[in-house]
Amino acid sequence: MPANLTPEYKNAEAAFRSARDSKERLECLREMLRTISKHKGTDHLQAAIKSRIKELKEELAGPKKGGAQSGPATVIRPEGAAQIVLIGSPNVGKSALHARLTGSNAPSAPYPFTTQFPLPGMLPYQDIYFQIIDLPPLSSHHPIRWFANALRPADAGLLVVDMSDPECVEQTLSLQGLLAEKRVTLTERCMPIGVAEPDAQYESLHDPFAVQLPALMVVNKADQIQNLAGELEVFQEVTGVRYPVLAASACTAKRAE
Ligand SMILES: Nc1nc2c(ncn2[C@@H]2O[C@H](COP(=O)(O)OP(=O)(O)OP(=O)(O)O)[C@@H](O)[C@H]2O)c(=O)[nH]1
Ligand SMILES: [Mg+2]
Repeated sequence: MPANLTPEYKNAEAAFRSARDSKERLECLREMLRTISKHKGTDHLQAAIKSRIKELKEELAGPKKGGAQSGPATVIRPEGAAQIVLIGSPNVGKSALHARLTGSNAPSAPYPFTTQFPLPGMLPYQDIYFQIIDLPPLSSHHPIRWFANALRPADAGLLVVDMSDPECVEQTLSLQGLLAEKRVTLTERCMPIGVAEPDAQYESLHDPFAVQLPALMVVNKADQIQNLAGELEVFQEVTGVRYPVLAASACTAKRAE
């Protein structure tokens, strides 16, 4: 049965997607629950919203024993023409690229798990600015509860891969699995920014807690790869990854002025 979601519900859901913190997200979820059409076709969605409300209420109530729950923001409010997130396994050079592209002082180091929290920066291009967000790595060794929420306001993703690392195929397959667990899909399909999915598709595929981001793959550390075209062909063959590809080097490239 179609969900027949009302414009009020869709507005509440759009606000949820760009909400910056847990408190704001909780308010949006309550508004989603208030405005959703109540019938059999939305039973599943209503249950999912209620369960998110419960989770967030528990999170906001804080840990059972003492200890304040504050820290750096995990969701960055979008600014500029589009928000673009850097996604990748540990140590692939996300922060080095961020520093090059935006002039940020994102800490970059020759060991994994340097980045702990999202860091915004602005990349100027002609007369517009893109907001680029550096993120912690995605890894099964160090799960991050808020990762999918951090991606929610983004318009697009850059999947950063270090093809000079012999483990890059396994890393990428594992990363895809972790993204799938978090209901995050990186897609080659690119909708113009601000253009919504057609309604029919919106309703049939509807999952407000899923995140779908158009993505480009950035093959970083290109300065360390001898036969880039050959390596890329094998990588694509084995992983099935087919995003548009850009080769880059955060070490040799000049920062965009
Ligand atoms: N040769 C070369 N080294 C690079 C390049 N980009 C980054 N590195 C090095 O790779 C290492 C990891 O870089 P980071 O920027 O910390 O990588 P990261 O993906 O942010 O790492 P995490 O925050 O741990 O996920 C550092 O020693 C960088 O100097 C590049 O394009 N070429
Ligand atoms: Mg980093």
